[in-house]
Amino acid sequence: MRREVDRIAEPWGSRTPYGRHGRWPARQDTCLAEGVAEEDVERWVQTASVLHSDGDAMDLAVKDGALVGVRGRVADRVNRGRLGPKDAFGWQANASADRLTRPLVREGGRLVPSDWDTAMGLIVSRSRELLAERGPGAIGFYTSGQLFLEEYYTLAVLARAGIGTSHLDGNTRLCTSTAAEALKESFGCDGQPGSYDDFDHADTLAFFGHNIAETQPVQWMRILDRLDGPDPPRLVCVDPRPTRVALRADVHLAPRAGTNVALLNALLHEVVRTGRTDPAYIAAHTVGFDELAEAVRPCTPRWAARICDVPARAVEEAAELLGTAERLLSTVLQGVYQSHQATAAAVQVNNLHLVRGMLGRPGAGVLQMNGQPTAQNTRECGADGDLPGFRNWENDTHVADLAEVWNVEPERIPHHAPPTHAMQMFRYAEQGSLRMLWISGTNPAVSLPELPRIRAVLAQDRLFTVVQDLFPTETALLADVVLPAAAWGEKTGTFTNADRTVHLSERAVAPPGQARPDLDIFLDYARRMDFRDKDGGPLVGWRDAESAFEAWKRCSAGRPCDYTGLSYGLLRGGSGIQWPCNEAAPGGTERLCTDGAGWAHPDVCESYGKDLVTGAPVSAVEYRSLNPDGKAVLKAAEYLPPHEPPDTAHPFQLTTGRTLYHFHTRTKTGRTPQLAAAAPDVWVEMSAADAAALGLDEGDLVEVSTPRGGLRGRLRVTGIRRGLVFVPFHYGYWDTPAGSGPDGGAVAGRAANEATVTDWDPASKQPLFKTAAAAVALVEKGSGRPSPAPTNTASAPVAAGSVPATAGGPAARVLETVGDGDADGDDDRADPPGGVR
Ligand SMILES: Nc1nc2c(c(=O)[nH]1)N[C@H]1C(S)=C(S)[C@@H](COP(=O)(O)OP(=O)(O)OC[C@H]3O[C@@H](n4cnc5c(=O)[nH]c(N)nc54)[C@H](O)[C@@H]3O)O[C@H]1N2
Ligand SMILES: Nc1nc2c(c(=O)[nH]1)N[C@H]1C(S)=C(S)[C@@H](COP(=O)(O)OP(=O)(O)OC[C@H]3O[C@@H](n4cnc5c(=O)[nH]c(N)nc54)[C@H](O)[C@@H]3O)O[C@H]1N2
Ligand SMILES: [Mo]
Repeated sequence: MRREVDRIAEPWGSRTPYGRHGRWPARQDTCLAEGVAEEDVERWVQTASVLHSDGDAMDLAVKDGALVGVRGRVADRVNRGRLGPKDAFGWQANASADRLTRPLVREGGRLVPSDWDTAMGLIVSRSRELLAERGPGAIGFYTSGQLFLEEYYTLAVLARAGIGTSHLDGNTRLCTSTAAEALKESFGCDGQPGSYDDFDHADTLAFFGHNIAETQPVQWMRILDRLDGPDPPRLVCVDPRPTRVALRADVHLAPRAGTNVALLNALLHEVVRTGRTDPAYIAAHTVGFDELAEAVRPCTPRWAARICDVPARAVEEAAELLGTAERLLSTVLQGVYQSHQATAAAVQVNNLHLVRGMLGRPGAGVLQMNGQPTAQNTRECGADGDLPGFRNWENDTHVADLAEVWNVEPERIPHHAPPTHAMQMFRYAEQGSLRMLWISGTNPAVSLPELPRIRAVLAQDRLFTVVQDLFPTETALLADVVLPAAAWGEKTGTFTNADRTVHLSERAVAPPGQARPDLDIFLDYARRMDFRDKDGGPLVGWRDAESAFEAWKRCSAGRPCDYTGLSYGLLRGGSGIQWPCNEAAPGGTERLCTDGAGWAHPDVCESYGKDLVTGAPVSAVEYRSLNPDGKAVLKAAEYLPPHEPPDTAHPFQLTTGRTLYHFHTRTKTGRTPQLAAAAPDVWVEMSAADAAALGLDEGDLVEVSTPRGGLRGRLRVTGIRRGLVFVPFHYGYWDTPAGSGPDGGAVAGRAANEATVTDWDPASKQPLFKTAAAAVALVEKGSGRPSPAPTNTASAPVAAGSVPATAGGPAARVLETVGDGDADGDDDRADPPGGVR
């Protein structure tokens, strides 16, 4: 069956229902540029999506040396051929006229076009000067969750063993440092326990602060297909907004923002009280149950109901579903990770699974989700606050082992203190101890909290800032040197999604102008800096993506994220493969934690853990006595109220997040016509009751302000919980008339982060983007002009029909092909005839 669908109006497309334990049927989605037919395509080049962490596998269509479309890869385990709206249209941004094509350097206060020799020469001479005058602590690197594995690994080696700085972190700090920390706290080590195939087997799905319908739309298609099939799963949703997930949930809890720990403690209380624990599993695989049971004893549903402002009865109903599930799959994302008590709450979800023995079996698992497409690689390669291969920086044996892989003395690798987290790096830059900051693949002038402060830090004369990006972003405009990077589709490398599936992404077209792959830029820097190992050989001995991958394989050998069984050859054609993949598991590994926690033993664990409430580290000695046999750790946490409660001046809670059609600071989706049109400008969501109390209507221009700053947007009246205001964080200033942001004075603030607070979770150091106190005031009545928010998402207006429905029209057509191959829909179209495979 073939059907053309408006992928903006129908983001999740046609249903292919299937039953529990069945195989998710294939559906191939194809989107080609206007006027291009399938037979015109010269080559199909294999890749996966870089606009979320789902890892949707796809082929890029190439004609006359240009990208002309995409199609989903049917053979892939992740998406079975499907594409979400960003997957279908986002590739067009690569060809934008305003791509960076030449290095830029600051001269007389202005960025002027330059060449690679000049730009790299400046960076190298400043690096040398700072090393000589101030030492390695003056240099920092702030990278991404959107580069490739090979690039992170190279960066980690050159920063940690070349420069010898501990100031290397990713924007994954803002994204999934809590996922990593929660896994370390419970299981001793990072590494996703669950698998997407668990969606096929679960009888109960629970979503904690995860708007999966919009942020991983292809897995939501899978869930919708199960909901339409025999023996559908029961859904629990914890989210203060009326997401599509909430609308389909059997129990929807819409708690006050920042109260996740209270709610989870009450759910645990109920599971323990009703005797729905698994004592045999607890005894065999965990430590700490008595302390946990004691800690949640006073946390009754009625207690939580007062704190969270949800009905006690609804908490009991949710606990009933979670407690009676035979196969429970939970997902956790930013409603937990960026909210108050992030790690403490994420760990309670792990606890729920541990006390119920819901781990490591088909359908029974936890997905402590990732957000960015390659965040997993930032973490495993040590381009964030960890050592490569999930090694423990506090364990001298692990450091020595890494030193051997790199052929350097262990003292070369800084490990006297924890690797510096991103928020701390910006603090050091503010204070002046950090003098050079190299930013790659991230746009902190829009994405970090409290933007007036961040702009001031980046604009300092004494800070030498390098920005490596595809576009002249808000951050690039503040840099001293701007390096033009090749984009996905213009370079080769691998990356790993949220369920440990590794995909190969091949170069399909040439980068524009002088733009170069990030890997080439890092290799060039390492060469010019002449970094050496202890025998005088080059520290970075590889020269291209595949040889970098081979080097990484050696670093990953014997570690939880073991890649030794993978190769570019193996990843070409067919499906992505889940790590660990090695001699013992040549086809990859579906689930971790199949026999309790595998990497929690004191000798092998990545971390000894922290106190969840204060962040105080647990010592190696304490950990050894608490957990001598390396079981999973049940760690309790008491609820504490959010740091910035509403008051009379700032009576609302402000939360921020995403919409289906945009990715982050819109550098790509804002340059994609179909996506830009679906959500063209910032808006502010508020409940009908609050709007009525303030005399506000749909479309009114309002100002949201906090003690840090403010922004303006048009009001959308939705079913969001009372007292909460939501603003999407996608809208910065690159496409405003002034182009330079509120400091330029020409436009009022529109970035959500003008208003957010500089504060972070004590354990994961992830900044808080989901809780702040704010005031809302009318600027100008809308006089019938609706808010630019989409209508078919969590932003749907309460008064349906009052606003034109979101649709994309003919330009947004995607072809869906279902089941005209063999009976199970498993046709072989993923293997493109004559294409690069
Ligand atoms: N369309 C789209 N998809 C994306 C991205 C994108 O930019 N656009 N980005 C990718 C990335 S990097 C990430 S990290 C993920 C993020 O994916 P998600 O975490 O799903 O997205 P968010 O919108 O940040 O937050 C999810 C939900 O948290 C809820 N929430 C807010 N405060 C609280 C709270 O205190 N408690 C609870 N329980 N819920 C709360 C919000 O109402 C919101 O619906 O998405 C990835 N996918
Ligand atoms: N208020 C608020 N703030 C938030 C969040 C929130 O929910 N609310 N979410 C946070 C989260 S989870 C995240 S992940 C961050 C995201 O924040 P950012 O990382 O700042 O957002 P992006 O727009 O994805 O920026 C990525 C940059 O890398 C560039 N880029 C893309 N591909 C490549 C490449 O291959 N090479 C190079 N060199 N550059 C490339 C893009 O053009 C873009 O400028 O925002 C965080 N900030
Ligand atoms: Mo993220």
